[in-house]
Amino acid sequence: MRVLHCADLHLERAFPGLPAPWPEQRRQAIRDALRRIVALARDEKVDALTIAGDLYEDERARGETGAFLADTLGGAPCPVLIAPGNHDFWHPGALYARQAWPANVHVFRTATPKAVTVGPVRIFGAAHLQPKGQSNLLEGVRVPDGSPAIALFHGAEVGQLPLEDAGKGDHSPFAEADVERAGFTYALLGHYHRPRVTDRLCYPGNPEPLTFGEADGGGAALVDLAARPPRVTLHRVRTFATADVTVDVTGCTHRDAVLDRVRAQLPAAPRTAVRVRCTGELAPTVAVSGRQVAAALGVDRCVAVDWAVRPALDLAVLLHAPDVRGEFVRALVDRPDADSPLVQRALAAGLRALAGEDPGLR
Ligand SMILES: [Mn+2]
Repeated sequence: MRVLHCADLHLERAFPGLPAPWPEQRRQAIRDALRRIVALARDEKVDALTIAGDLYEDERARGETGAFLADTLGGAPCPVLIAPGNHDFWHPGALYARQAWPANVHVFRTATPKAVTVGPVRIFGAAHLQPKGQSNLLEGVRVPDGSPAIALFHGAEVGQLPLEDAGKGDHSPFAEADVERAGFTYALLGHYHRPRVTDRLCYPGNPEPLTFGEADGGGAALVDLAARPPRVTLHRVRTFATADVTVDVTGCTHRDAVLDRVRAQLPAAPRTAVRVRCTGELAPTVAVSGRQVAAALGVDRCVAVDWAVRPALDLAVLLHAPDVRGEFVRALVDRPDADSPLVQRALAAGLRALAGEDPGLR
């Protein structure tokens, strides 16, 4: 008795901060991940494909998203059980309610767990009915006696909360002990994008990367429910990787030099989404912005640029500036101790403060 379990695909995610055409490329990559999951279900001849929520993002899902899902999931040679999460919560206007589903696809639509029998087990699925504040879906639950019972839902196991982003706890918070108390032998879960497997539960993580800096171990979990405890093998299905690089652009004298320096530090693999943090100082004569760097590199690479570059201070120019900065510079350089480290530091900090920047005094 084996199921293939996944969650948190987040179809139609916006991917803000990436230049065109990358948000659309990334959305296509999520669709590819789902196709690979269905192919894996077919190859492994599993008894069911289970999906524990955040399959799509409600505010961006369209009729075409539903058509893709029906077509792709309808191609699975097994039952497909879907338990809606906070991003794809069940409501009468939801894509889940509007779409006509193939006979093998079952979407749970109540917060009270309901059973579907798959071979020798019962899989109890429950749905979020709201985008935020869903209460513990295991609260007060005690499954009736019968064949082994498996829980399928989207929720925040409280033991893992300290490792997660703030706000994760607002979505069906529950304790690992609730799983056994409710009468379940195992829980197939979604919500945490960081994979986690214990003797009692499985979070497979997001199959395709969604943000920078995330753990990249998510995938689809092949779960052998006949083993005690269930045996879990995580299969990676992603086609994009993510990376972070920091590039100091100090000394670049023109825009192309900045681009060349950044390009030289990008990972070789083209399907890597790279967050580039540009640091250092550039002369005010080098006219380039983070947006321009992202647009220029974005033609062939998936990059987001975090521009933390400061303008280098050109005292020779500022000395004649007809504004408060010029007055400030002239007042300091006329001092007898103008060359002292203290005055030099005051000069740099004051000019940054006058430019509305963090003066860097620590
Ligand atoms: Mn999610």
